[in-house]
Amino acid sequence: MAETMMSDASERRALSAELERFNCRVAQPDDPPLFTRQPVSAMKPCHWRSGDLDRLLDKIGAKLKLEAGGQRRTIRLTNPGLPYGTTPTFWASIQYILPGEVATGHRHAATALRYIMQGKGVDTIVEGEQYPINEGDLVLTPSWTWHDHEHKGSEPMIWLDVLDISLVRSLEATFFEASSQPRQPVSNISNRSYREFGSGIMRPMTPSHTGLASPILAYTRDRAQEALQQAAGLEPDPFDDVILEYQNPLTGAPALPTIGTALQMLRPGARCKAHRHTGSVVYYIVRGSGSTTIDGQTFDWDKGDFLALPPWAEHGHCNRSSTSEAVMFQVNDFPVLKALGLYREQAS
Ligand code: GTQ
Ligand code: FE2
Repeated sequence: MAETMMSDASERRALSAELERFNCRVAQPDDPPLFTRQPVSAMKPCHWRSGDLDRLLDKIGAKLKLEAGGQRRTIRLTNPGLPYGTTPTFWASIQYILPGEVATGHRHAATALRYIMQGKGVDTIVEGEQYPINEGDLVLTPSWTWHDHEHKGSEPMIWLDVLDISLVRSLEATFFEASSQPRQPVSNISNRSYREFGSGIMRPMTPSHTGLASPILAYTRDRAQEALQQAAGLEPDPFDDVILEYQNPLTGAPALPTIGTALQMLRPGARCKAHRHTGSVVYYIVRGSGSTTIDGQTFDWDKGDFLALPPWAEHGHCNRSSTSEAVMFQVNDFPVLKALGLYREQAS
C-alpha cells in the first residue's frame, strides 16, 4: 500500500518534471484551491477614523512637497489583506492640496473619480472643461481624459480619489501620459456638460457625446441631496434604507463603466437587514454616525470615517442616532461584476 503511494508520488513528480519542460502542468495535491464553493477574499474589512486621517493629512501637508512626476500629495487607504489597493479592484486615496499648488496635467487608462471632502478654491480641468469643485461634489475623470487641478483659494483642500488601478493592473492595460504643460487650456464652454445633460430629464436632440462614461463632469452636492430627500419618501431598501446611484443620464448606466457610486441615507433609527454580495465597497461617511457589522465584527463609524467591505462578506448597517440622518457616499465595483454576469447577492 505504502509502496504504491510512494510510486504514485514519484511517478507524479517525474511526470510533472517532464511537463514543466514544455510549460505544462497537471493539478497537484498542494495547489491552492481554485474552485472554492464561494468567494474567499484575502481582503479584510477595514475602518479608517476621521481623527487619525486628519492628523496624518496635516503631517503629509507639512512634510511632503508635490513631487515631480505624479504631482499629487495623497494618503492611500491600504488593505492589510492585499498586496496593494483598498479592494481587489480599486484604490482609494485622500488628496491634500495647499493654496497656490498645481497638480499638473496628465491622463491615464485607469478611470478616476473625486468626492470632495473639505475646503474650497480648487478648480479642476477635465478635457478642457473647467470646474470649481465644492464639498459634496462627485467629479468624474473617465479613462484617458486629461486632467489637472489648481488651488486658487486660501485653505488646504481635501478630497477622496478613487481609481480602478488594481483592476487595470490585473488586466495589464495600464497606460499613463504626463502633459507637457502644467495646466491644459480651457477649450470648452464653461459648464458644458451640465448645460447639455444637467437637468436629468432633457437632453440635446443629437448628443455629440460618445464613450462609455457619463458626459456629466460634476454631480453637485445639492442636486444629489435633493434627489436623496425625494427618494426618502419611497419604500425603503431593506439592506440600504435610502440609496441612489449616480447615473449616466444618456444611457441610464452607472456614471462610470468600471466604478459604481451611490449616495445613501440611513434615516434616524434605521436598522437594515444583513446580506452579502460579490463586489467590494468603500464607504465615506458624509454625516451622522452609525454601525456596520461585517462578518460578525461591528464597526462604529462617525462623520469623516472610511469603511471597506470585502467581496461576499455579510454586512448590515444601522444608524446609531434616533434623531439625525446618517449619509454615506459609496464606491463599488458592481458595474464590472454585473457586466460580466458575476454579480450575486444573498440575504442573510
Ligand atoms: O488627482 O489625478 O490619488 O492621477 C492618484 C492618481 C489622484 C489625480 C490619485 C491620480 C490622481
Ligand atoms: Fe490622475
